Amino acid sequence: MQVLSIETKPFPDQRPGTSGLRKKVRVFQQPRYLENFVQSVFDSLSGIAGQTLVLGGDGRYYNAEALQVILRMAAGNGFGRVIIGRGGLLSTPAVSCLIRKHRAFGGIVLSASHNAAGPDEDFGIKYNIDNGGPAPENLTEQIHRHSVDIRRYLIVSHPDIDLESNGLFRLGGLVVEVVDPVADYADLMETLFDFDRIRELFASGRFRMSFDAMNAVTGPYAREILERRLGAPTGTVVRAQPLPDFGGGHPDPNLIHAHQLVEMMNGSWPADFAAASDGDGDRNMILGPGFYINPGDSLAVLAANAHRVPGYAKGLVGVARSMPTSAAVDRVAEHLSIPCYETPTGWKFFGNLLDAGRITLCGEESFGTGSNHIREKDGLWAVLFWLNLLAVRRVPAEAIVRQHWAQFGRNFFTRHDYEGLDSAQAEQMLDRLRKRLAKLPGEQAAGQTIQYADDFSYTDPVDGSVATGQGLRIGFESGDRIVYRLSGTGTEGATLRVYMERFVDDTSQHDRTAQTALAELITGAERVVGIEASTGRSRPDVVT
Ligand code: VG1
Ligand code: CO
Repeated sequence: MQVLSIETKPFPDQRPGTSGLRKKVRVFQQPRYLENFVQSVFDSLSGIAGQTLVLGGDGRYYNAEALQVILRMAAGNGFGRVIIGRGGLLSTPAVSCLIRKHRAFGGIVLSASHNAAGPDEDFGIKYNIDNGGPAPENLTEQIHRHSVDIRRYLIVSHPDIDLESNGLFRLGGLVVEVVDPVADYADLMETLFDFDRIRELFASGRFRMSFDAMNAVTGPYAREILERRLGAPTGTVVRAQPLPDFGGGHPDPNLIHAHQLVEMMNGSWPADFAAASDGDGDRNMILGPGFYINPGDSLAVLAANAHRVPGYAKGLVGVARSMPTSAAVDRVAEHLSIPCYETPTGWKFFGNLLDAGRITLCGEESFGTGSNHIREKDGLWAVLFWLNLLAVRRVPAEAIVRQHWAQFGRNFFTRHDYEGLDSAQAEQMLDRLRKRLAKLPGEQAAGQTIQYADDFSYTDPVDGSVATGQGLRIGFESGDRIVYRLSGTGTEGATLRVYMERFVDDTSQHDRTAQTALAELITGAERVVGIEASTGRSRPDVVT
């Protein structure tokens, strides 16, 4: 089959962000836009001839068209085999699992995660390397360099391949293998968790769970694992059907976007346990009746209880969290006498630590938790970890968290997001603060004294690579903290994220809500940069 070399011109805006390239669907639909980016990825890799690529997406609008283009380009660029999920579906953790299991060269995930989907919404594409994890910064920078220089892309001419049933197809020299998107991932989960104990919990008839797949990719995974393999009643998984527009919602598992689940859990007939996942299946939200578990607390609880779960019974070698994530897990690490690493935002920074065997568990405040079982955060994995703990400890999730606070103290935490800001205004606001940072220590803010103020940078302890400009931190003598950073996953204007944290040891204070306990810091955070004066916004759009 003849490989066509098609002439093209560069686009200036193809720099991957926190997690791949995310743009409006309309941007991706421009002629040559997708092709340019995919070719830039392939041109950044060496030795792809005859190699295996894993390919799949979260089922969102434009996935189907993009998958066919990528298959033809994989053939044009000399890959030997593409493993693709049936229906084009693969969750982000499943892609990571398949890359590792089949020793693939890498993988491509089509997703904009929790961003809304549809013709006027978002699309995204992300490359993962042979360890199953997101491309590290040096590779994403190389992809960007190729994208601004690109002159041609390579493709073959071939009709669309039928992805609706398992099977083998030939596309010139390329073998396309359509596989069950769920089986390998579900098998991996069985090796980590005590499925017998969890099955007993569901069989007892005294435990009711609700899992909200938010009409995104986790529906088929949750149905297979929770309802088929673990025997939870049919209907445990709600909104299980992946839809191209996610049913019109934002598949973001938080208190705002998963509000149906939250209302049910705060209503008169709550389930005993509830969870939700995001568009591509890597995030998780965990709820008990009338009780929300902050992701930073969830990570700390999993770390403190890991020895009760078969896959982690030997103990943890170390843990890591992204810088804005609460330091709750740091206290557990100290208690266990294991190292705790603080990385920039985004899963790509955990990869080296996991590969080097320095950490077992890691997580982010943005509803992401994971372990060394793959190289992505993993929504259902976190849910199964919690189910395993509930099955072993036989107390409600709330009791587990409250006991944890009683032992370790509570890290009150909140994140305030201001979305769709004017990019220039938002950047100028943070630039002004950046210039003042050096003078801030010793000054007063939020009714207390500032101890340090800096722009977070990270030196990877494994390969020495440095990431700068990862968020502005203001730390107080009390240990309280405010962090400001701009999102790297949005597609419209800028999103300001303000993270606030206070540690409280006194158990009698643990019943307060985070917004009350952090009120001073919230006001202080506004005063330090003047969010309203700079952006015209008097309150955040999303509070988690
Ligand atoms: C956000 C989160 C970050 C997460 C990233 C990708 O990035 O804050 O913790 O790793 O999304 O997650 P940002 O730059 O917008 O703050 V996902 O589930 O969207 O792939
Ligand atoms: Co996601």
